[in-house]
Amino acid sequence: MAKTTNIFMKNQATESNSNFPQSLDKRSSFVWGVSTSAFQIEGASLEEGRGDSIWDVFCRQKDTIKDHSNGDVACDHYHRMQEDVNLIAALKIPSYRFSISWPRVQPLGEGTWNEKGFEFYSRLINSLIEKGISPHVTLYHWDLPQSLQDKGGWENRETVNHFVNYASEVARRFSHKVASITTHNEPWVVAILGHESGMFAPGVKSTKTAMQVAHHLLLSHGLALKTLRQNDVKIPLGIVLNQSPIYPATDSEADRKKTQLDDGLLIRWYMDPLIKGSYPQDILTYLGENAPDVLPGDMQAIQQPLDFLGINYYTRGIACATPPTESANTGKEITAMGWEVYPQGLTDLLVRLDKDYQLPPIYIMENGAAYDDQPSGDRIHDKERTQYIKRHIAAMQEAISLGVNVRGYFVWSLMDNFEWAEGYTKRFGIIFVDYKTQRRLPKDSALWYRDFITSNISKAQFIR
Ligand code: IFM
Repeated sequence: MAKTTNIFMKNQATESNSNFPQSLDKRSSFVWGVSTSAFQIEGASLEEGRGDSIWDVFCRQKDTIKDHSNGDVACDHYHRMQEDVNLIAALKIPSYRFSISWPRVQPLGEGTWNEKGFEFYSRLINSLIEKGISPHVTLYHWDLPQSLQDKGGWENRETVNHFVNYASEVARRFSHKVASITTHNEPWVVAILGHESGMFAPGVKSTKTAMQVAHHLLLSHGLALKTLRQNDVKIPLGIVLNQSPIYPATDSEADRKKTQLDDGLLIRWYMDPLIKGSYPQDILTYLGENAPDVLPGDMQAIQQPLDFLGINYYTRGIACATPPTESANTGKEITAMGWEVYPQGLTDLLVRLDKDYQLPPIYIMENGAAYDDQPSGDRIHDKERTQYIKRHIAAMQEAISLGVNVRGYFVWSLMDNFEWAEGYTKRFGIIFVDYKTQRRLPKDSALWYRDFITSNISKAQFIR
């Protein structure tokens, strides 16, 4: 206990944040937070009535996960929830973004609700509120109930209706308590990594399926927002997209064309329908027969007013018409994921989105980096991660000073966790997790973030 107290003493080594413009704390309602997701931290995969998700099943397949691990225990957050909330509070982080595991609250994705599952989230939300931390809920962070996958998953239009029903039930129970609800986290990842490359659950490899899935995810988002508003849900509702600005590897015509294509598939395919109500024509043409089936009324349903748009930013993309594309990134500063550290990309992305779209308030819902952290006694000197976060906050601040309406920033992630196909080999947390003992240890980046937040907000201000 004494050690824990010590770790939370003001970090003398923390650099002053006076380099950062101080205007953020004068903006009303700027939100500072940390993010996690259910499958990555909860564990307790077989407990209290939880059903299998597509990730449980994917992990059981051969060679899908680098270290052959799974989410059965993960960070054991299901049993250590109070300790984790206490840690967020001790770090003085005002907002916490987490996701609800659909199969924990509705094991089959349709039909019966699992009260034990809802009780867990109720306890979590109440604990956060008791500690003065704003809960931000994500409905879908990739863990579809397997039972729905057995009926076609997101390729099956019926899943859209099941999602809307699930969203309504969560909102009915919790919307009076939480600060915001996000429908989907990173639909590009679900569609493309889950259904085109097959690197993620459910491991499908078909472009046609992937694009149909992307359409159904967007449709389910729009219909959920519409239904929640009809049900008088008053809190901010939105969606979170993973985005990277794409730069051409060279000035050649071919690389510039590839840039346009990659940009269309990653950014415009999601932004255009959400904000403008249509898919980008150049990408529809490119997809040809692989374009999704769209029914009359779908596009209007997708284009619901957004109370906020979440952006997850980690790195930029380089478009190169002739492979290998990776060569364009070599020699650059990279994280343990092999992703280039490129803070300028965040500024460029935000400014470009602001120029091309009528944006709602923006929240950076994820930003962070994996590094190979090594405990040194009771400390983890993760200087690179601290630098990464500082530089990206500065890049965000630059976009704000250029007029982009950014209202919040969340670090990915609160603690080391199950990094999908990478298993437990990549550590994104600002809190170290010893998976053998489940001991948590705040890294230097956590202490820096605490000190940065406390000196940037004179009084906590939340969107609720
Ligand atoms: O861990 C993931 C998270 O689940 C979604 N966004 C990216 C993170 C790092 O890869």
